[in-house]
Amino acid sequence: MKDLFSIDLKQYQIVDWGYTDSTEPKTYNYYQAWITSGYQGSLNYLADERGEKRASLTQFWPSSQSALVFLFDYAKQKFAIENFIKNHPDWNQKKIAGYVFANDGYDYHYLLSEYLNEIGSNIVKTLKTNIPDLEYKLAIDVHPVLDRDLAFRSGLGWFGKNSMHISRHHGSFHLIGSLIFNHKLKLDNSSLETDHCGQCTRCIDACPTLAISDQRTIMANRCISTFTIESFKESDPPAGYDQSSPWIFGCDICQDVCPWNKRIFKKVLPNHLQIAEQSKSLINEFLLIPLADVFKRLSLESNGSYKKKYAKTSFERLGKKGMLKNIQFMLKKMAS
Ligand code: B12
Ligand code: SF4
Ligand code: SF4
Repeated sequence: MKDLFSIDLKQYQIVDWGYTDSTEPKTYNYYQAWITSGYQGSLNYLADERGEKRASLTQFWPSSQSALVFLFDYAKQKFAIENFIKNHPDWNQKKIAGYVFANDGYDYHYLLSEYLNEIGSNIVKTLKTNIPDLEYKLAIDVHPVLDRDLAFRSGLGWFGKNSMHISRHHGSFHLIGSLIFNHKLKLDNSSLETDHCGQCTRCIDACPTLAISDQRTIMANRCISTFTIESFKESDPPAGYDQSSPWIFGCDICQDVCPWNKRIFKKVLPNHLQIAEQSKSLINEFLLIPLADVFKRLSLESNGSYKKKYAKTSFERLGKKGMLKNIQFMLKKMAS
């Protein structure tokens, strides 16, 4: 990885970074077309004024002039966990999306914000003499910024047909976090990555709910991730998602089949991988006991104790009700 002001980026699981001084996304027109088609489904926040803010970084923060974009890798954790459960005699055949384990089982929003703040303050300190009023803001997922476009225009990767940001060197199992600055930094803008999907259609063919359009985007209203991560109460599952699916939280199918990820997995040696304690408890509680027992345990738990137990993990936001909805859906079908 190229050097960035001598900061040790590997300690943050960062595998690549890029720079752009373009505050305008290159694909906002596609975003608008997506909203016009209603593909956001129940994700209303994408269609209101928070959607419009995505047209430019300056609408998010008027002082924006440039951005540093980081790829936080979780391919290794995902690989370690899949390897572990598949070889475990008590595995209940269900799965949880890999990003849940990205930061040792803790929700990436908390940890990546911490990491980005450390890197940001370090840069401000380093450049203080030349740019005394340098400031930054974070953009990570929840902010009204097109994260994938930022990564794309920083030269880090391309938009796969499954809409994921894919890096030629690191695949798509990474999260995107950025620092937006109120000045241009003396760094080169990288050239844009070209499309490396070619004639491949594996993700489109593998998606059980036909959620992937032929426009390098997905119809969120049909995506298993929307149903299992974003639907907090009883709601209809997308057609094509049923008890035969292993996915009880999130979905990685369109990434698992991608050749750009398969080649990364081939390079990882399973015996070099450690699973963190928090990840282990999530696996023990959801994947290594029969689903009916998971349901029983969750039903007996109060909302408060669920919140406390899963605080700072990706399960906290969905809440007990949402998680029960996911498990019950699987069980209802199983019983019929
Ligand atoms: C809403 C949302 C969702 C929704 C909708 C997903 C979607 N594809 O839009 C749901 C709940 C389904 C979801 C699921 C997931 N998400 Co999500 N999600 C977001 C969020 C908050 C906004 C995304 C958005 O703006 N969507 C609007 C549509 C229009 O964007 P898009 O599909 O990416 O389309 C763009 C391109 O495809 C391109 N485009 C469209 N058509 C065309 C045509 C051509 C020719 C070209 C060149 C380009 C192009 O332009 C569009 C606009 O930039 C971002 C964070 C953020 N602030 O950006 C995270 C984010 C996209 N999610 C992320 C993750 C990890 C996931 C999951 C993997 C989690 C999981 N395992 O379950 C899945 C992946 C599903 C998938 N295949 O996309 C990561 C993705 C990292 C990466 N490597 O790409 C992000 C960036 C969060 C982060 N900061 O790391 N997510
Ligand atoms: S995450 Fe799953 S349901 Fe959503 S588009 Fe990809 S394969 Fe389809
Ligand atoms: S599976 Fe194929 S078409 Fe889909 S994103 Fe990967 S390379 Fe592109």
